[in-house]
Amino acid sequence: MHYHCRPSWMIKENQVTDESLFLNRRKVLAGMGIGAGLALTAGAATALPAESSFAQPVGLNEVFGDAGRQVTDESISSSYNNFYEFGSSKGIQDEAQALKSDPWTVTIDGLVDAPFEISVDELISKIGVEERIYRHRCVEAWSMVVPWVGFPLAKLVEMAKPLSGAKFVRFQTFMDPSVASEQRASWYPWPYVEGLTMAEATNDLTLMVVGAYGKVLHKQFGAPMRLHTPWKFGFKSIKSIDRITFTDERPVGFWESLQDREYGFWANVNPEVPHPRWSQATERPLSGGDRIPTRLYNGYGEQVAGMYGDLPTEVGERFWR
Ligand SMILES: Nc1nc2c(c(=O)[nH]1)N[C@H]1C(S)=C(S)[C@@H](COP(=O)(O)O)O[C@H]1N2
Ligand SMILES: [Mo]
Repeated sequence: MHYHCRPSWMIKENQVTDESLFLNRRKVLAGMGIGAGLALTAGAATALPAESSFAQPVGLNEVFGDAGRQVTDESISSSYNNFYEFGSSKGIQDEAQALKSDPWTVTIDGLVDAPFEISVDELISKIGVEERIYRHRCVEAWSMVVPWVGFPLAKLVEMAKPLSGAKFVRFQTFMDPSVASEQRASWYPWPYVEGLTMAEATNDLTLMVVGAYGKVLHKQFGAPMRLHTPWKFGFKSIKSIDRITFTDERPVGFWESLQDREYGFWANVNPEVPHPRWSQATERPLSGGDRIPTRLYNGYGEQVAGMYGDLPTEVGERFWR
């Protein structure tokens, strides 16, 4: 499939020399049923950054439902972010624009048949993308619903040809202190790392995200490629991944290495296991309104509970350490 990944703000129509790119972009706009002028005006009016679309309309995969809740407005979810590389406040969207997310290459290595590098564009064109509406629950007890665009991580795992000794997948975020100001702060264990078991990585729900709201991923969402594991607390959903390593050792995540009593490896959402400093029983939807009850596995037990049957059953164990 064709994939148009260059943010439209980089393409002044009069600067476009590449014919195929130009045609491709026109097709995108035509497919969306809007004219270029209108699209650009709409982008400016909502003050959202980097509007660019997938060349083909992205179909919703209805198997994963509609989240049962109102989708969080893009203007809200894209201006309330956790991306500590760019600062510890929620308002890092301007700082995150410094990220150079195109082109972007990911290294696949560790316990695999043969290590390789692949661009995000190539992954997208080889695997294809779909839309999935997922709930997201941050460990800080706010939540949102986002229509992500991505592909099953299982497809990438298949492509990587892991060896039988591979038990975990370790993900790593880019490291570039010249772009990400907080990476100059030595008290944090940069780069950001997260990990999943092989079963988790190949679960149907586990999504490699390359877009949201029908568009190529905004930088503050973790462009050009981030993970989404909707049954786990948000910190597992690592952003701007540039290395994926298959390993026989359980990876130690960024937050886990800072404070393992609060941010454990499993991090499965459970309203009955409080964070050491606050309750996890309810959550605050970013879209406003009253707090709502938090659900076991964030409501995705049907898809994921089977993976945890033989873990320690003591309350807390399977959710934290
Ligand atoms: N590299 C990186 N990935 C990250 C984070 C981060 O600070 N750096 N924050 C995590 C946390 S705590 C959450 S809740 C989600 C937030 O995703 P969002 O900003 O798209 O809502 O990203 C996760 N992935
Ligand atoms: Mo989070």
